[in-house]
Amino acid sequence: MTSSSTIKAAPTVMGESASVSRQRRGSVLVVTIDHAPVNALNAAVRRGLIDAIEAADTDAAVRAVLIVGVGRNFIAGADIREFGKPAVPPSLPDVCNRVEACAKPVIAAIHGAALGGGLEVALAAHYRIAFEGAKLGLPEVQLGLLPGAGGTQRTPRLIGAAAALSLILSGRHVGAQEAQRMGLVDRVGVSDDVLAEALAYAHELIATQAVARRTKDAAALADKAASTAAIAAARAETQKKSRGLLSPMKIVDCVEAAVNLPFDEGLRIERQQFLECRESPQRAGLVHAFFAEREAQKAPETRDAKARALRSVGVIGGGTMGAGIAVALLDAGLLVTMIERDDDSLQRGRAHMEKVYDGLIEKGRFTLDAKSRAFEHFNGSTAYDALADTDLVIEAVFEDMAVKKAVFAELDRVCKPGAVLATNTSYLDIDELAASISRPQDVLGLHFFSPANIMKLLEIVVPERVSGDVVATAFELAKRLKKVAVRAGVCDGFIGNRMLAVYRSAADQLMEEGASPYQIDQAIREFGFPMGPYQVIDLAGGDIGWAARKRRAATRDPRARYVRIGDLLCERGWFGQKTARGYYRYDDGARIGKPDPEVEAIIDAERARAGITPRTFDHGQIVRRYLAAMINEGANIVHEGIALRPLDVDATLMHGFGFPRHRGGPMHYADSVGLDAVLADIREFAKEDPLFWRASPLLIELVESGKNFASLNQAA
Ligand code: 3H9
Repeated sequence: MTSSSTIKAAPTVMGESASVSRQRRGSVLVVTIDHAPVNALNAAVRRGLIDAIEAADTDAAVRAVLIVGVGRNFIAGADIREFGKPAVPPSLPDVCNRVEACAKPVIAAIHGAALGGGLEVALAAHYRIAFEGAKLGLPEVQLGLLPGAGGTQRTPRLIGAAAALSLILSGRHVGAQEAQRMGLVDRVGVSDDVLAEALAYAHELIATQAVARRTKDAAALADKAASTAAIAAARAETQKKSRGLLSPMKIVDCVEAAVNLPFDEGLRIERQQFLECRESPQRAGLVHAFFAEREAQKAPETRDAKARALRSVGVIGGGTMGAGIAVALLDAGLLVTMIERDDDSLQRGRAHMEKVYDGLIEKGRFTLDAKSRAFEHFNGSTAYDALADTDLVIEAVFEDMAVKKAVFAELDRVCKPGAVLATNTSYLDIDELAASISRPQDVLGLHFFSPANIMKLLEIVVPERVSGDVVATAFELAKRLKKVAVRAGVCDGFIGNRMLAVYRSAADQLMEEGASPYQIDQAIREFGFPMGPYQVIDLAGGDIGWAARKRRAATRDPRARYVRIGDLLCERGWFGQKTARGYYRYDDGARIGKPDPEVEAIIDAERARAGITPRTFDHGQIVRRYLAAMINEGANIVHEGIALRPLDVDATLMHGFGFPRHRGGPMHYADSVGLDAVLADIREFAKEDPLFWRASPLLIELVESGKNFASLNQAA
């Protein structure tokens, strides 16, 4: 049995719903769920399941019921697309209760995903067999929800409070073996033929006169003291880890109800808490995030195109970025050849990679053994000819057009026809680069974010002349690297860095006008970003932005406001953590900075020089300006077609820039506060600085037509 095992559809008989069919196999009623793509529990499936159980209970010839899913999964959970729409009966809790109440043993045969409501259906069944490759879990927390079909009540009764809390609060998936060890399933199936082995299990249960054994009566909560201690520990940890999130604490409350209250009362509490979560903006944000990252993978260029073969990848340049990319590629099982200009540089490149692996080993996320195995697929060379057979090459050399053109000329010379040639540039004109060689159709941008082996975002930058199968290959690579790919058009900074430049300017202006960098950071953290903008600058190194500002100085609009504070710190050599000083002080190697009165004095002096009388801002005002700048630039980026849809902007900011997922990205957030309110803010700010706060034509158009960004996601 492998993870790719599938179950074929059963023939549909009159009277059944199209998505749930019933078939008698001896004395077993096989109930087959067939609702592509992942057997989500929509209204028709829920109805079909109840009808099937009713049928089993009234048919004397049926002695057991077997529930299976068609295709690659058992059931992926509730149908997420139904949230936010009027509820259609029967509810999933009613379905689970009806399954559990069945007088005849009900067996769930789990292959592929049994997630959320899918696992809840399995838990309501009386026996469970899981096959290799199965993924069991209660990931509702990741959607701002809690298991709302009895999951918070049945799981602890079956596997104990501590294990249930860990499963539900993390949302993690467990495989068949682990599920059996935890007591979540009774048996692990070993055969490739899921249906045959599950049927044999059902017949075995009939032969041994197994009863309808109900999870609500299971006894894993018998040790009250242990359960109470688990609740207290989970509550303390959740308070620390899940600040600002609604559903995690409600999960703890529900499991506590399971420990202390009768089953039916616990179910009532769970329902009430579930409905509160379902109606919350956090659920809307997280569900939007789920669909946005999937939709972002669908670029128009790939619709009729097939990815080219992809086994070996060349990386040009062994700096921090090149080394991180090489590690990411090795992790995905690809063969990697790194090119550097001389042996010393090659050694340094390899040393960078070793450092990345050693960091992972130190954190317990990698082993020495795995590291040496990874290097078996690595090869370094100082000659471009080593790339003659390579399927794809990623250039990660110095950000300079002349340097990159020289690299591409070499690639044009040595690479085989059909090799994909990618640049990791952050802002250079890829159309120009592509036009400089004889095969522009093979050239595109693969913009990784540092550290490249960790950060989820990959911007796939699509120049004008690239062919569809090259774009498809880039998306295929992203999939293998387990990255969230977003299609971007060519412009300075693409989607993410272009927005970053603008909202950082907004933060700098706030700072010059009276807010301290520490207050700005705090306000932005309270909004949900893991770090504020000045902490990020200190972590990445202030010198990077400084170099970019110097580069842009010649082309900057002379009328545009320019805040010099960052430059003044850099002139002193205060680049952040690596120099122990930046916006914060990092005394004695501290990783968390302390506010620096000298920085505040520099800011004060700069305000005086610019003739600014400092004002006070509260955190709400800071967030509004920061977000308005971000949203406005996001709208420009969509308007210009650099991002295909607002959701591509959302996916970029969430996966590359720490935008809080439960707020769904800046464009979704803008919809949630109302585009008219955002536009009113921008117009208000424009009274002081009309050049910076120029409302995006798209934002104005949407407000005037009474539409929102979501309408553009649907239309695309
Ligand atoms: C819940 O169950 C609440 C209950 O406790 C209580 C209720 C009262 N619904 O990911 P993929 C779509 S909350 C609707 O690319 P994979 C997905 O959008 C739910 N649609 O495939 C995509 O559509 P498209 C708890 C869904 O093989 C297509 O299926 N469950 C759902 O890489 C393929 O998806 C979860 O959170 C859904 N539930 O991964 C599980 N799930 O083709 C969420 C998927 O139009 N799902 N779609 O782009 C997953 O984790 C993965 O989809 C799964 C398959 C592992 C199942």
